[in-house]
Amino acid sequence: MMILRSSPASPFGRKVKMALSVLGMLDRVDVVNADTTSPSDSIRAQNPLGKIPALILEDGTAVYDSRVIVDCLDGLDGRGILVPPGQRLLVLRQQALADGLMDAAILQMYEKRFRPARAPCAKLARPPARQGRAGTGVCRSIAERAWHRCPAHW
Ligand SMILES: N[C@@H](CCC(=O)N[C@@H](CS)C(=O)NCC(=O)O)C(=O)O
Repeated sequence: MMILRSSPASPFGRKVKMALSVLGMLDRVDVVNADTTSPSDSIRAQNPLGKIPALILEDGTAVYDSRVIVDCLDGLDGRGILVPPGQRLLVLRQQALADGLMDAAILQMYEKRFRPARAPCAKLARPPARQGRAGTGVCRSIAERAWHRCPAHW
């Protein structure tokens, strides 16, 4: 059995859970919640970055981050469903865009949750514009290209 270190609120964790679902691999993974704010949580030993998700393979190898996990799962599955060989660049670019959108949203959430009393710095004010551009990019990409016609899309 593999172990997925994640948490219910993590968008990157959900991405991996969706990948597992699409590949029909949910029953091969135990999800173990991680508390990234706790210094005693073993996630820091599994991923030096202290971030979730991390996938612990059956031989104990820890795989991170979510892009690498998705690629790893696709390789284990072997059918090329998530990252079809002929569309690799397009799909990975799409993933980078969606990941960037989530990064920007998470940054905003952390700013509110962990630094409520201070005015955000100029750099942290950039995510909304980035999210807007990224959202537009995702929509354009979906409208223009064929990745969503892969058999396992939702
Ligand atoms: N690039 C990483 C991003 C992962 C990430 O930002 N995870 C957040 C939760 S959704 C996290 O672990 N944050 C804790 C921290 O930054 O200390 C991935 O794709 O897995």
